[in-house]
Amino acid sequence: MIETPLKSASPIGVSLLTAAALTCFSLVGHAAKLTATADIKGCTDANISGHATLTEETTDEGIKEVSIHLKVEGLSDGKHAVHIHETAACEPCGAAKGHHDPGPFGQTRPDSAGDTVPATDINHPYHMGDLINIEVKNAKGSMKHTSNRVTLSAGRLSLFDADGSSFIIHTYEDTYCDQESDLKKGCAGGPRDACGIIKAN
Ligand SMILES: [Cu+2]
Repeated sequence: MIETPLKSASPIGVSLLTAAALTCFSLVGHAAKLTATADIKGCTDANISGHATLTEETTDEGIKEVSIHLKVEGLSDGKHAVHIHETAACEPCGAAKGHHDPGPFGQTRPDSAGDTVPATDINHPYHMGDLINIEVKNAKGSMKHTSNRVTLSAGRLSLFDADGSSFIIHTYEDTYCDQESDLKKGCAGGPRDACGIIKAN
């Protein structure tokens, strides 16, 4: 193959090549983008509602990142824990089970609100589905977060495993408790206020 130095190519040739390369890149980027959504509903309070969008993109290094944008109305003002829980079920909200954490190490219930003795769970706040608090003011809250701990595409971290996944928004804030001495009841948000099953677009 004969190599042609770039500077000897005509300006039109260069711009055509550049346009072709950009078109090719954007098509590849577009094809790689997966999206999902979740409609958020109150567990018992019908005034709570919201919506989440999830977008997976692949970095130049091949790492999958999922950007999450969540908006909710009707929650009490203040911070509320948000996690992706391990099952696509919201009726009742407890059916979403523990935090999405495909393992092999996971205990998925750090605050064990219904138990007399808190569970031992030093994975928290590093379960694959652990996100950040949403802050609510005047009953409106919005949260953006990007995670490389979950994927929409198939694989070990996928939210679309055999039984799917759901968002849970809790009554209290997540204190990001991560030591056995920190794992007090409610440290990961306590009771469940809202839930939304994650559905692929
Ligand atoms: Cu949770």
